[in-house]
Amino acid sequence: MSMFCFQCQETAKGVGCTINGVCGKKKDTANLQDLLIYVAKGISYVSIRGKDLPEDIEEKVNKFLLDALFTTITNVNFNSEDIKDKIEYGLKLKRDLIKLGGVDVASAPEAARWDSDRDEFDEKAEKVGILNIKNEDERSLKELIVYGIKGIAAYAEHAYVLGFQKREIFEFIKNALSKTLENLSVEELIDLVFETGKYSVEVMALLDEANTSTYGHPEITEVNLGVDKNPGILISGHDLKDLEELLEQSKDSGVDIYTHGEMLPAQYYPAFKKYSHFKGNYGNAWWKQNEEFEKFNGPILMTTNCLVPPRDSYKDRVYTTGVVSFPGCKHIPDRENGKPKDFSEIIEHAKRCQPPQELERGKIIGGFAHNQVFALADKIVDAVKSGAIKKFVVMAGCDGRMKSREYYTEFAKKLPEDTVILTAGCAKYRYNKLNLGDINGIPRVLDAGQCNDSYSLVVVAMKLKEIFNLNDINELPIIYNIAWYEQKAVTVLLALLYLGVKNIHLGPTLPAFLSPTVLNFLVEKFNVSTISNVDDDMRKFFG
Ligand code: SF4
Ligand code: SF3
Repeated sequence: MSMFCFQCQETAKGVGCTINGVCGKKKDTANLQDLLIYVAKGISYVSIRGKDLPEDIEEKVNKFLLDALFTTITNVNFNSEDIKDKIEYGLKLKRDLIKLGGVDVASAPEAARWDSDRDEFDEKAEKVGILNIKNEDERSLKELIVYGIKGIAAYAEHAYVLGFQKREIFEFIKNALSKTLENLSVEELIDLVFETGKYSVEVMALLDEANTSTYGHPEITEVNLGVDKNPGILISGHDLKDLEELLEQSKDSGVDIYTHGEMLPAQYYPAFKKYSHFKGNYGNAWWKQNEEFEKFNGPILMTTNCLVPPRDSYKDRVYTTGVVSFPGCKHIPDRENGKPKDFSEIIEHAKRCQPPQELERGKIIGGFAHNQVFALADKIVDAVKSGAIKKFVVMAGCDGRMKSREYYTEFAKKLPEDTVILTAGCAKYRYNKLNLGDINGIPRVLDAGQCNDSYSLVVVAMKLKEIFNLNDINELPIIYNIAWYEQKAVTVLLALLYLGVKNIHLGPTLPAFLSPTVLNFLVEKFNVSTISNVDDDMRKFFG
């Protein structure tokens, strides 16, 4: 076996990618990502055992951990050389930590002691994969924790660039990563899974605060799906700070800006509405990008996941930034000394391109994060009390390319007309253009935003529990039918479990990294299950 990765929903045969990734990740890159995680664990181990570190070093460690973890999320970074740079940097940082902290690593786990030159990385990378953990339950729980932490790191990074951070979140990341190097009992690991859930909630709350205090509260917005006559730049991924700087730098250039995939919810923030060249959303979820990027004609900026290996026909128009990297694609460097990123090259590139080819026309509506939903609370409560709304169905999460995901479109179409879908994340593209109508003026699809805005759905659920004077969140008329794909969805799932949400349906398949024992635990404690077919599930949910 030359690699082993089972972190996402599309893993080969529902078991694990062993030759190359279904996502397009090559085996060398996959192994180097394992090595980067190994280095992150070693750094965590060392950093919590040494003397207190100077603030600037602490900051470097925190930043490195966010970067390393985010880099290994599915569809973020396909560039072996870039990952080697990060490993090299991490090893240097570890050396400094050992010295500065006075840490004795003689009897430490190998990940804390390991040091090497770049030309040995490939060889080492083949030896540090997760199959080294022989016990499948230990492997399953440790990976569940690490994947949750990857999502936490991604959300913490988005908050960090907006100037928001929490010491406890960094402490947790380091402690938890370090613990994965120890021999822990199943009970101890389960406790750590719940702690991961706790910090998943914390980080989503932090990011919510960062986003809303920087850009305002999302509000009801009609988003244009058509195109204009100017050349455009398509921006995708989750990073709102990148969007802000791109909008500002391109405002008088004659180039229009369109969102793609998970950037769609940026349209709901008041701060971006002042830009008249911010035209609308182009296309659908990430996995359709081969076809849609081709037709866009202009350059594309990938700020985070999900990047699909680009076709040669448009590869020269794909720019990466932040943690995203793909061999041969131009990379826009990070901010330095508090200055914005420099997007002049991509703006100049756009000026030489044809305007985007129209994919569709019309509008969709979104912007139902917690603040906006609270503004509509009376209306919603009345509709529930009068029986006009019988149930809410949380259909948040990720989209993906598997045919089995057509289930979600069918499911949305067949839902009784007195149900409202609550969504967040790119899962919404399976049904957000269906025109499902409204109930007393409340749209039947309420989109809160990106996957991290699943937090908004939790806040709304908590509020409804309070309004209806219930003891338990599970007494609410809410069905959870969540679609997952990558590791941020694991973070969202752990957050929901931590909050005590039961009866979650997870699809289109259950994670391959859940061993039978771990799955059994989740079934017994939380009644987690997967989906079946639409008709059977309709009967199950609605009788
Ligand atoms: Fe396979 Fe998913 Fe890992 Fe890619 S991220 S190698 S598709 S399991
Ligand atoms: Fe989608 Fe990749 Fe997860 Fe943020 S863009 S939800 S899959």
